[in-house]
Amino acid sequence: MTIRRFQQLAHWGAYTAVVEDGRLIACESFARNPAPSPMLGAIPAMVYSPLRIERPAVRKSWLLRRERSGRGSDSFVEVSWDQALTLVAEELARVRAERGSQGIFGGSYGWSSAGRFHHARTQVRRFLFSGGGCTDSVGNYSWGAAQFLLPHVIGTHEPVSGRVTDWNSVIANSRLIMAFGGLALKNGQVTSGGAGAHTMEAWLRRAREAGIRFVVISPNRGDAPEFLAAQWMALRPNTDTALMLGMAHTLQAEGLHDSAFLASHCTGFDAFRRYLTGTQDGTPKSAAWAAAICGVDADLICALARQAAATRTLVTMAWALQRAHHGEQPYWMAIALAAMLGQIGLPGGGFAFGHGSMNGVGNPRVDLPSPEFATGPNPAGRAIPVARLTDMLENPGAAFDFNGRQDIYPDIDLIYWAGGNPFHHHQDLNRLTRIWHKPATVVVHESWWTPSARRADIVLPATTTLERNDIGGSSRDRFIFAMQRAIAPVGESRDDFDIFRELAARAGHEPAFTEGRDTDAWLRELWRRVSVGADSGGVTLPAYEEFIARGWVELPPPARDYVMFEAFRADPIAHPLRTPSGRIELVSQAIGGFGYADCPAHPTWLPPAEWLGAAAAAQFPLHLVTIQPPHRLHSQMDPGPVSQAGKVAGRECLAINPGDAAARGLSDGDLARVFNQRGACLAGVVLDEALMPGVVVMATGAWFDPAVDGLERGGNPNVLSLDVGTSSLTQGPSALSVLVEVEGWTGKAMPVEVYRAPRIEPAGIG
Ligand SMILES: Nc1nc2c(c(=O)[nH]1)N[C@H]1C(S)=C(S)[C@@H](COP(=O)(O)OP(=O)(O)OC[C@H]3O[C@@H](n4cnc5c(=O)[nH]c(N)nc54)[C@H](O)[C@@H]3O)O[C@H]1N2
Ligand SMILES: Nc1nc2c(c(=O)[nH]1)N[C@H]1C(S)=C(S)[C@@H](COP(=O)(O)OP(=O)(O)OC[C@H]3O[C@@H](n4cnc5c(=O)[nH]c(N)nc54)[C@H](O)[C@@H]3O)O[C@H]1N2
Ligand SMILES: [Mo]
Repeated sequence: MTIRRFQQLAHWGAYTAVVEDGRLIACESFARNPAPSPMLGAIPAMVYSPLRIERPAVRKSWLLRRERSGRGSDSFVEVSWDQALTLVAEELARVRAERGSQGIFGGSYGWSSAGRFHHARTQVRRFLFSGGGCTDSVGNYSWGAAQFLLPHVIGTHEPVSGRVTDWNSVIANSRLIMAFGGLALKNGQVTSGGAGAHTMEAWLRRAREAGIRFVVISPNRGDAPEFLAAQWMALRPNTDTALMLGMAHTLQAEGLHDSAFLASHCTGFDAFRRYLTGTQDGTPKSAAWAAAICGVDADLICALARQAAATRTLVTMAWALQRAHHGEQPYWMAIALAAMLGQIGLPGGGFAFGHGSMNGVGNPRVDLPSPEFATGPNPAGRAIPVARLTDMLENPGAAFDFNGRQDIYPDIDLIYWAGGNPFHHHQDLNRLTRIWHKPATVVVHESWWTPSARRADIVLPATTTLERNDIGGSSRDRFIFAMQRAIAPVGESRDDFDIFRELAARAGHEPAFTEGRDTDAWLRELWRRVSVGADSGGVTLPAYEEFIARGWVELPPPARDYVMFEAFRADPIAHPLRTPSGRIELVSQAIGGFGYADCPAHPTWLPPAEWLGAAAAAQFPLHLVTIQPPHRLHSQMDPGPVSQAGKVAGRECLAINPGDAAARGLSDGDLARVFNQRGACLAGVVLDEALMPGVVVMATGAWFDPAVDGLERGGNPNVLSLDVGTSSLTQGPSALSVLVEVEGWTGKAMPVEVYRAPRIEPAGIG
């Protein structure tokens, strides 16, 4: 018996792969991690799961007759790698010839692996770009609305994509942290690109020990860890903009706003004030007005405004708030509120986003690039906002608005997906299902028979990170990892890069795709680039061989605290923002000039299409909040032991307030049907008194498992969610604006079937 140990990395943490006689037996957390995620425990079972895709497979009726229908219900036929690659190459060539490159959708959204070279989404886009291009996607589901709003308002989207004022500055200076959407520790298990150290809880504890007062504004008290002793303000989902307007109204009515800062660093306060006071539309946005919308007492709103003005206050907001219809507004309004408080650019003051959304937000880190593999340019020059996937498939040739431009949806005939699971992540999955038969061909690279792999025509088995060498790391974490191949590829699976290299060779664009490098040469090259970047920041990294042998490096701490907009605050003339005015735009002429009714020129209370104040609430009286799952990363490893241990009645949980449950005759552990006009799913009831009445919570990511009649059996809430853009400006996903009703399930038990592999026939057919 030989035991060997290898450095490895997942988005949920770095670990040592323990391998006995060539077989992974355990994942031990990285020794320097103070708070490892239990999710590591899912990996060994999943790597050898019967759900692994072992060989290339083609959907039977597509193979025999090129039939488009049957995606999701047909059986598969295993084929040789040569036959599979021939089919893919022929289809790519056919679509390029018939429709041009834009007929291929390669937007392929998803998290893929923490390893940055074998990052599948990067690989597939690079492959398609080097072969003539494709229709790509821009933005993301995480903070898509913020990404395209913030540059208009503050000249950059760095507060969501990069750094915010760091924890050292906050702990030393903030006295009050107002956390919209809370600071749920479950989210701190994850960082894009992985984490050597899970630091979220430690920072929060230190902040509490430093005497910082926390106010958590959320429909769920559970979003505030107990040790924070936070004041909980329960508000109706999607009404934060109204609450903040009420605070802003109080500030200006009582003269507590910082007129000097608004005059020197902002533009548009006078016009915004006309909206606030009601001079513009006859409705003062007073605390009483806000209270009627958001459900928080007017007195509490006024008191919070006064407390915020009286001390050093940080306004931080979860990313979830902008993943809702009109999700631009709470973000813009948070900036307006912080501007009125006048503390932007001061240590521990101003606004920030995401402290409760992901591990590493606010981590002090030297400003050096993390490893990254580039896609290169897309010669097709076409892209859609990522969450407009179904719209695009449904409406070829139709115009859509996006960030001041109009564009036309292309006509897609081939979908190529690697590194994501759209049949988990997209909204209104029944709508996506209805149009999914439209393209002639769907190609998916996956390691497991996910719902999306099952809905493909050609499925190519991809290795997992354990089966290949890579380099991983996150710009929010101070470690960089060498990921060491620990086991042989499972089945006949291949690295995405090798699959694409072979396809590129067959189509004659291998040199452009590989630039003459194999995997090893690329890893050396990525390390060289990281080292050059580090060098220019005064950090010397070890030689490649030393890095690989050691398994990781730790970056030194930054020399000083990072305070967002410090230089701009100190001298707005010498260090203007990259906005048209060089200042914080409380009114944006650019946005106003676009003339969008759903995103006017200044922060505005715009009721979402679905919320507790909507007419539809008479029929569907519960607001469904779909959170990030506590026991997994999105849909990854859902069939594994850690995620499964969190299921109730064999499916995803529905958390509901005891009063709302009693009114429906529901008890803990019951099987319930959650439904609205778009769909229905089964879920296991969990009574939760930390939830405000009228609000129910489900985690995303249960593998999509519709029965023939459409009832989703596993508890995937995206059969319920609303698939519209947040606004014409950003077209982000509106996943968090959803009304539903819940009832006890009296039908038959309906086992979840998606945790068994689809029917697979051996090679030889066709
Ligand atoms: N209702 C609702 N929906 C949401 C959200 C919400 O809040 N509410 N949140 C949204 C957000 S923020 C996000 S980021 C998305 C997440 O959506 P996704 O990123 O699509 O979710 P994942 O489950 O992480 O999917 C990644 C897939 O890549 C596969 N994969 C991993 N490594 C490799 C590899 O090396 N090669 C290949 N070929 N495949 C690999 C995994 O097996 C997995 O199936 O969901 C969004 N959807
Ligand atoms: N364990 C785990 N952690 C993760 C992930 C995962 O899959 N698993 N995914 C990661 C990814 S890709 C992302 S983008 C981030 C996302 O980070 P977020 O989007 O911030 O995470 P969520 O859990 O969706 O939402 C955070 C909280 O916002 C609250 N909330 C929802 N709607 C409203 C509202 O209208 N107003 C207020 N005030 N509060 C509201 C909810 O109660 C919820 O608990 O999470 C990351 N962290
Ligand atoms: Mo995300």
